[in-house]
Amino acid sequence: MNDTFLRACRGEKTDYTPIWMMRQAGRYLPEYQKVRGNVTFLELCKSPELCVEVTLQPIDLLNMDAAILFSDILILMEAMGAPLDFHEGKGPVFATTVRDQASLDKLIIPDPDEATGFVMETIKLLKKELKVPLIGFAGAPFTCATYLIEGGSSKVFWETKKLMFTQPELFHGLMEKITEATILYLQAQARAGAQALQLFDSWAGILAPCDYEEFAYPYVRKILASLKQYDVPLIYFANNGATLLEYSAESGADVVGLDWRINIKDAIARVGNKAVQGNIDPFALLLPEDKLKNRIQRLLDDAKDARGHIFNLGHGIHQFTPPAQAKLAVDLVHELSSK
Ligand code: 1CP
Repeated sequence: MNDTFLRACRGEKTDYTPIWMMRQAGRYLPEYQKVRGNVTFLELCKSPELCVEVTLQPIDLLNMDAAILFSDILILMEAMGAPLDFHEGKGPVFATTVRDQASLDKLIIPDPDEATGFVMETIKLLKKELKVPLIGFAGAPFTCATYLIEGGSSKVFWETKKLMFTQPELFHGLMEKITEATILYLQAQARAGAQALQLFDSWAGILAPCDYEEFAYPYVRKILASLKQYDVPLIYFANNGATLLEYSAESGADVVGLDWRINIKDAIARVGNKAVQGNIDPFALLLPEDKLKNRIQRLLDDAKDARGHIFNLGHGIHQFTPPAQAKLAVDLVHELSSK
């Protein structure tokens, strides 16, 4: 087994810098499109054999050093009792919203092995196939809450912030419920065989630091603390989180995810004795080869004092990225970092 990724997470010496890309299984790959052409996104998420197939695609095609379970952060919200659909071009849509006590009371804390058995089955099947470590994941409570409150994706987060500021107790109640469900869900993933766990906080960056500290951070800490017993590296990624780095460093995560809006050297100075993951701009994959090479070399140089560095994009790979460019980046990271 190639354990370079796990070693980097733990701050151990590695022969080269491991790389994987957020959203590495997905629409930019024609091989994914082919599988997806026959099923809806939710059907795909609930078919372990197909999830295994698409999880393996970027490992086989692009030579990534870690696999990430194919699923979605909103699968757990659906299992909590929020009816979910994915509309072409529009993204996730919930049939109802959670904005009052009655709708909060309707949410349940599911048994993960029953309600999301297909996820645990996918993990078990993947473990038989994989020669690189498998990352399990969930959405962080604040990010998940935005989808439940808004009823889908949002740009302004009006309803989320309105609830947070005008009904803080209700807001905290929702966060507590998502937190409890997420703890059980990630613990089940660890038991099923996930070798690292990542919490995606895609929308943490819309919060003022003081509001993050009050409304989001305590729940991140609680989840990460509950996972310590499994002895798997924990990764916390707060997107748009350059203003929140000190929190991320103290969150209980072993690895701090970084988007591209901060220089990795500055970030390393601020997070201290933690491994970091990131942080090339996903669109930099479009650079011509010589420029991409310079960009990667610079990032590797800037990250040399990190306790550990896992090369990654600063956010998910864009759906129109040519796969050949992603492959080029993987090869360059391997080549330049093993010198
Ligand atoms: O049409 C399709 O085929 C669906 C596109 C797609 C895919 C491939 C969605 C819809 N989700 C996914 C998979 C997915 N989602 C993974 C799989 C594994 C991998 O990384 O390879 C992961 C980890 C996620 C996580 C996820 N889903 C996040 C957090 C990470 C991030 O990108 O910020 C979020 C916010 C979602 C919600 C979501 N899922 C899909 C959409 C269109 C959205 C909404 C995004 C938004 O609100 O802007």
